[in-house]
Amino acid sequence: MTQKRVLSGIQPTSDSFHLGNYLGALKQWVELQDGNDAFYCIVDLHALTGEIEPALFRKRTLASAAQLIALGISPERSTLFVQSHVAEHNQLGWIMECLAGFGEASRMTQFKDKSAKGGADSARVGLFTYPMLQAADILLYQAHYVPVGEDQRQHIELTRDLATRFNTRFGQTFRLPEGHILKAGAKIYDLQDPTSKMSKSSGSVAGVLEIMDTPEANTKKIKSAATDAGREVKFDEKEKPGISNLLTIHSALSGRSISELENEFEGKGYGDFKGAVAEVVVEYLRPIRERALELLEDENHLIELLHTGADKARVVASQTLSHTYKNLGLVK
Ligand code: ATP
Ligand code: LTN
Repeated sequence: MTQKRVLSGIQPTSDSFHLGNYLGALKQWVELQDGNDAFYCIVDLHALTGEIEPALFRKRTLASAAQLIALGISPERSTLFVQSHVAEHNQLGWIMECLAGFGEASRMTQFKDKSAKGGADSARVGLFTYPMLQAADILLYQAHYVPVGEDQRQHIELTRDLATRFNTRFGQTFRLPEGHILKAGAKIYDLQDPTSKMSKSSGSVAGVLEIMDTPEANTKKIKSAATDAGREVKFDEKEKPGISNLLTIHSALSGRSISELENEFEGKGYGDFKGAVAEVVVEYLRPIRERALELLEDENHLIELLHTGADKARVVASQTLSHTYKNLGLVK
C-alpha cells in the first residue's frame, strides 16, 4: 500500500472548537484525508488532566465528533474514534512512561505552561505524563504524519526520541513520525490579547472565535478585537499583532493573499477591515455550525459512527501493541 498513515488528536475540552484549532490543525486533517490512511482521535483521556464535569464532558465529546464531521472529516474515508474506546492507548502509554526520562518530560513547555497557570500544587501527575500518552497515540498507528499546530512540535520530537530509543534497545517496532505543521495559520492569536494563542482554556472567551458560536457573537468579538496603534492595515507581527492576526484569519479563510488584502484596505480604517473579516468568518462557519447541530440531534447515530471507528482503530493498535510486548519479552 502506497498510502501514508496520518494520525492526530484533539481534546474535547470545550463546547466548541475555535478558529485556531481549525486553521492550525483541523483544516489539514480534512485535506490529508485525500490519498492517505487517516486516523483521527478525540483524546478524552488527555482531557482528564484538567477539570471535568461528567455530564458536560460527555456532551463535549459528542459535540467534538459532530464538529469534526461537520467541518469535513468523513467517517467513511477516515477512521474517526474516541481514545478511551481503544484500550491499547493506555497500555502503550505505560510503556512510553517507562521509557521516558524524568528530565526530558520536565522540559515539555505545555506541561510547564499549564502547571504554572494553575499553581504547582494543582498540577496533576497526568499532566506530567500527558506527552507519553500522546506518543502512544501516534506510535500505535505507525503514523508517517501528524498534523498539528506549532505548539505541538515539541511533543512530536519527544515521540520520535522515544520511538528511536525503543527501536534501538528492543528492535525495530515503531515508525518515526513527522509533524505536519503549516506555516500560515499555525498559530492564531487571541483577539483580545494578540500575543497569546487563541485557546479553549484561556479563561475568557471574548477573544476566541468559536465554531459553534452564533454569527452575531462572532461578529461582535471581531468588531471589538484589540487593534494596534496607527490606522494602516498592514501585516507586521511585531508592531501590529492584532491586525496581523486578523489578516492571517481573513487570508486563510478567503484564500486571498495577505498583500492583496493590504492593497484592498489601503487608505481604509480598521473598522472597515474588521467588518470584512467578520463577514468572511461568519459565512465560512455558518454551514459548519448548522451541520454540527443537525448531527447532534441524533446522538445514537453519532455514537454508532464512533464505535465503528474504534473497531477499525483497534485492529491496527492491537497489532502494534502485541509486537511491542513481544519485543519487550513480556510472556504471552
Ligand atoms: P487547550 O487550551 O485546552 O489546551 P487548545 O485550544 O490549545 O486547547 P488543543 O486541543 O490543545 O487546543 O489543540 C488542538 C489542535 O489545535 C492542536 O493541533 C493545536 O496545535 C491546534 N491549536 C490550538 N490552538 C491553536 C492556535 N491558537 N493556533 C493554531 N493552532 C492551534
Ligand atoms: N496534545 C495535543 C492533543 C493530542 C494529539 C495526540 C495530537 C493528543 N494526542 C496525538 C496529535 C497526535 C494537543 O494538546 N493539541
